[in-house]
Formats: sequence, structure tokens, C-alpha cells
Amino acid sequence: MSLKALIFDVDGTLADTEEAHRCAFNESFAEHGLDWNWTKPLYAELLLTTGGKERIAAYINTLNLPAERRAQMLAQIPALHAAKTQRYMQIVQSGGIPLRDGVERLLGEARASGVALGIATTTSLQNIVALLAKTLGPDALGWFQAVSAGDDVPRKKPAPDVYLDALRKLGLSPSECVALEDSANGLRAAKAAGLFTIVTPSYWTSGEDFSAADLVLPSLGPCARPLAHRPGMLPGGMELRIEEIEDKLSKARMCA
Ligand code: XBP
Ligand code: MG
Repeated sequence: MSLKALIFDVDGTLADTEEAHRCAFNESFAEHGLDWNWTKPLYAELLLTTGGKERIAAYINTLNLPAERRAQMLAQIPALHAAKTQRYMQIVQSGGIPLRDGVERLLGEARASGVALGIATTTSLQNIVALLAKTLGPDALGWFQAVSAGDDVPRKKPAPDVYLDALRKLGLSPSECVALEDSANGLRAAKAAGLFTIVTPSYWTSGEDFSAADLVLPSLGPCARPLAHRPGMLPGGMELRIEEIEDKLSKARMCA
């Protein structure tokens, strides 16, 4: 089998987590006496900045503040983000965030066929651990031979750092692996790392440019309807199985 590993993004790919992140950000702001309210349209824009801490900084820099007040706000980011992470993990632990369609099935197929699993994400390890434990059980983190989280590397997506770190931990070359993503930033990161990349857009990213993707699907579950004008989509009604990923990767490598 030329396919040696699947490397999954987390937010938006394993699960639709961003609404929970958005709520956790807003609750943290209120807890700190800030009247900031990240509405869905605003959050969709802010999501173009990867990393929660970086996202708060990007937002602060849009505010019309005197230099001293801006500096005070920026100095508050670690506390704001820590509170947000605590609240986000509570939401996860409450069971409010299921895995996306087909994710658990594909993880099982990969494990059954000896294909290794990796994670390459911008979020934190504690958020990953909370989500995997709640959705897949207490041992699920051990299913992944490599986990690369946002603060493990110098540069967040769209830089390739987390994918290169995951490949290094797996001891594999890009040609043996496939990345699964939901966003244009994630796609750019995976392609910059040389990976065949499958995109399943989320609510927040469906309008982004995925023309560089090797395959775009509505989800990893039965495709209720193929995405029009997207490269390589499967006929409606099928679901992406590990054998098909292997086949598409082999064909792509032959054409490379
Ligand atoms: C998406 C992100 C993360 C989350 C928030 O990560 O950009 O920043 O939005 O999580 P992924 P943090 O690469 O998994 O799609 O607040 O922990 O950053
Ligand atoms: Mg994502």
C-alpha cells in the first residue's frame, strides 16, 4: 500500500468546532468585562487568522484605541485565551460537539488496514485531547502516531510547519501520506508540505478557494450531493473509503 498515513486537521475537519470556539471567545470576553461580541459574520472574517491568540490580536488591531490602551489589551491576550480554552473544553466535555460524518468510520478503516494516523492542527493539545476523549473514548489519543499542535511549531497555518512536524514524527515522506482539511489556510499548509490533500469544507469555509485541492467532498460520509465545479469529486451517494484514497494517491503519484 503506497498510503502510509492519514494526517487530519482538527477544527472543521474532525468536528465542526468553530461555533463552540466562537461562544467560548465571547464568554471569555464578557468574563473579563469586555463588550466585544464576535458575531457569526465577524467570526467568519476573523477565522482567516489562524490561532486563537493571533485572532484576538488581529481583532484588537482593528479597534480604534489609544496606543496605551491597545498595549494593555494586547497584554491581556494570554489570560483571555486561557479562559476561552477552559470554557471551550467545558463545551466539548458537555458532549456538544460530535465528529463530522464519516470521520470515525475512516479512522477505523485506517487502523484496520495498518495506515498510521496523524494530527496537524492550529489549536492546542488540550483541546485535541478533550475532543478525542469525548467523541472516541479515553484511549483515542493513542490511535495517533503523530500529533502536531499550533504551539509546537514556529509558524501556524497556512505555513506548512505543523504538517512538516507531523511527517517528521511519523518518519514518513509527503508522498506516502494524505492530508484532510476544511479550510483554504489548511489546504495551503498541506500543499506547501507536499501532501495530497482532501478537503471537506465546513459551514465557515464553504466559500473559500479549494482549486488546489486533490479532492473536495461535502463530507467523509455518504455524499448527499457532490460539490459542483470541484476537482475530483465522487459521484453522489458514495463515501470515501481507505482503498479509494490509496487508489487516488497512487494515481496522483504516477502523474507527478
Ligand atoms: C483552527 C484554528 C484554531 C481554532 C481555535 O485550527 O485556527 O485557532 O479556531 O483554537 P485547525 P485555539 O488548524 O484545527 O483548523 O483558540 O486553540 O487556537
Ligand atoms: Mg480546520
